[in-house]
Amino acid sequence: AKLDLEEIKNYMIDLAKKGGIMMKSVNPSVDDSCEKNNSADRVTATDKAIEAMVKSGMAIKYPDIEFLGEETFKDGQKLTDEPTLVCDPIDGTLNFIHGFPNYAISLALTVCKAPIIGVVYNPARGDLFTAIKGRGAFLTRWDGTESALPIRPQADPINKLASCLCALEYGNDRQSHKWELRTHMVDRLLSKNGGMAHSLRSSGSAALDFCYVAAGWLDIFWEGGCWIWDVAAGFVIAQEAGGIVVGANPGDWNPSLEGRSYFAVRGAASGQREVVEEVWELMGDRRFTF
Ligand code: LIP
Repeated sequence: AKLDLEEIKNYMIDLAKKGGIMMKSVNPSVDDSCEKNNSADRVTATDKAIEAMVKSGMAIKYPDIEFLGEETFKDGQKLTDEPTLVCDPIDGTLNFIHGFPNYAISLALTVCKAPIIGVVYNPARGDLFTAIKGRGAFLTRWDGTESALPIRPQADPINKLASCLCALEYGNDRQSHKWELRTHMVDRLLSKNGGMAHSLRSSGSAALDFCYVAAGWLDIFWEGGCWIWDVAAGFVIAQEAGGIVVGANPGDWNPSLEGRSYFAVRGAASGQREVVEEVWELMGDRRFTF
């Protein structure tokens, strides 16, 4: 049967708002969280409860839509071509347990492994980012005002990396080549003999980084190591706001959602591809491998 994307998006927004209420009803501390793969990779009971709520909510209304979620993911589980709801109940769990108000529930609908609906909701600030493929991206704020993204006046050109506000996340892998590549890029993006970018942000939620690129608040977000649930919703939101999403590794103009390396550039009248090439150049021979 044909999917009613508008209706599904509205239902996903309802679920995201319920998730937001669940986040706001608790005030977790670090001690309320448990370690996953290492001490900087954590989960709370709220992550699990929100995912269970979304999963059962989808099963009731859309039993034919498959489900892939961070907290119920099984090793080896793959995205299929079937319509799938991809759920990160709290993207930015570390921010959530430290009280830093930059975390979000991130929900995407994928079809043929591509995101076609994205809903990202940060309850702490009341920002709701949404998009349907081909129908634009929107930001609704805490006071109910809704605007089409990009919300910067026009899509002004992106000139050089030297005038960009950039983001990358540190992630929780602090030892492999991924860490070395990340710290290399911190130096290369910022230093005088590198890109001399305006500055670099690492605010702890890949889903929101994509949305901030969509809104034009960030110029670029370069990242390797994320999982599908961190990025699927933000991916389509950034694209629908006129941004481009490529892979973090040089030459990867058509990244797959499962590729675990992403690089988003905000909507711009010109210069997007030039900035991509400039950042890729800074990587030298280094590459993300997974
Ligand atoms: C987190 C990301 C963050 C990334 C972390 C982690 P979580 O998601 O969004 O940006 O650096 O490695 O994956 O675990 O809070 O859902």
